[in-house]
Amino acid sequence: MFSKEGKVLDLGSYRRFTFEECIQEKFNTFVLDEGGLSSPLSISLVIPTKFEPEGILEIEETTLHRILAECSELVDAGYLDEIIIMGATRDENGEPDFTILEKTVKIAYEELGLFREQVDLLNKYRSQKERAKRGLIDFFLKVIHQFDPNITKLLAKYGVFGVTGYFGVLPGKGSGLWLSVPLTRGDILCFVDADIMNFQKEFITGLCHPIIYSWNIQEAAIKLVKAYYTRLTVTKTDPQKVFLGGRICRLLAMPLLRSIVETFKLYLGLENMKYPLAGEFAVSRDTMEQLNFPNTYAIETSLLFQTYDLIGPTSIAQLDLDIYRHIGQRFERLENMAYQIVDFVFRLIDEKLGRPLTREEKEQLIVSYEENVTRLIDDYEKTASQIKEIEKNLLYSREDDLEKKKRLQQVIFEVLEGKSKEKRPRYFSYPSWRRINERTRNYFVLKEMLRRRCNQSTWSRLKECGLLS
Ligand SMILES: Nc1nc2c(ncn2[C@@H]2O[C@H](COP(=O)(O)OP(=O)(O)OP(=O)(O)O)[C@@H](O)[C@H]2O)c(=O)[nH]1
Ligand SMILES: [Mg+2]
Repeated sequence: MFSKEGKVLDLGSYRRFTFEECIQEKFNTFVLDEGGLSSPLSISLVIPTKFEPEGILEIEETTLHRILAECSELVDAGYLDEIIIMGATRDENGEPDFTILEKTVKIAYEELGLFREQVDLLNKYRSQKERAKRGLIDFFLKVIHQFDPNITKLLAKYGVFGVTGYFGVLPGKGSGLWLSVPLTRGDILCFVDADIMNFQKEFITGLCHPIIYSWNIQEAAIKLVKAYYTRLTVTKTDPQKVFLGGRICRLLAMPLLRSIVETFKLYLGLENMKYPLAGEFAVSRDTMEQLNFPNTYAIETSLLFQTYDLIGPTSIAQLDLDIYRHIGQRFERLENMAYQIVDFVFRLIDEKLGRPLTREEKEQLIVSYEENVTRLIDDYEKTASQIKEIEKNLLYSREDDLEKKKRLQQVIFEVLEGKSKEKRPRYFSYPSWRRINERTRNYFVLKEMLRRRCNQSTWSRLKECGLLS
């Protein structure tokens, strides 16, 4: 299971690992804890969630049910050691909306037996409930809001903002993932989006297994496994319609990545990444704690590039999850995502080269992107016709892809020429937790306190939704 050619290892289908084999391997792997004692390896699952201010739709709720029901099997088998749901939904006035997290704990209560038993125990024993109030009961599933003021206060108290240079937790998926690192305890962190309609527990075992398998091998150990798949997108407005999704990845990130490798000979080996923007990945804690986190949708691209710089392409693998059916967003929102990603990529290239791009390089890049994206659209047309055989409702239009490509090419052009600055969010990157620890020297205590707050937040949501008396 190792790459020997300086390339990202393509593991192929997630079905190649049996469930039993993954479970066994996990139980057979040990790590040294903070006190130097050999202990069984643990895995944390993080699910970032953000819904529209109008609230959670039925289709989104059903999806969360399914994800947690599948996870429940992993919990029962002893594979997953904790789950954190990182909320970020705000109401119409821009205030944190905790009602979504209340819904989430209700769903978790229904689907996760272990969590249900924990809650029932608190209702039975007053002393346990009092401990939970203080954050001393470690809930198996924890919910926390990215903008929870108690979290902000803690980060301020422990001097974190003195290192980040910004007071508070910014909006954006990247900030949410950054915050999830000290909240979790797993030696492996696994991330999955909350909108996967056909979620399967084997997605998680498949993503984590290669890291566990190579845990004790010094050379070429895999530290990051990213998913790839064919995205089928269901729209919120008409769930009967299915599109070939992943437009920003298919039509922007992939061709752009190939063009960057070709034009600048940077990040060689990443040109074969089949879904660089996948939000589904597993990573070793040690690696994650060394990475910086931009607060925008550039998060996936950034983590991938940084991991490459830190440990090289042979420590990265990709895994085929086959068909990924998810709830999509409107293209206008995706365009916003495109600005964030392109803006990040060109910042990084300038930084790598140590100078701004020349006119020739910019022109060469635009030409190369055009060639790559056109070639890929040919492939997409073929993929779509194959999928239509199993998914009769699939809608795919080459013209539509070409149209979107034009718009995305315009985004690249505008960013290269320094135009449309107002469409790009203020770029901000959170420093790695390792760096924060080097500066504050209190990471261990901070983690403990954050965990307490996360447990207290879960207790509050349980109380508000009536599951705790
Ligand atoms: N905590 C947190 N989660 C977020 C934020 N933005 C998005 N998410 C969640 O992160 C996951 C990915 O976000 P999406 O907006 O679906 O992005 P995407 O999957 O790249 O885009 P689509 O192809 O349209 O699905 C989902 O589970 C979101 O609910 C945020 O600001 N904070
Ligand atoms: Mg999504």
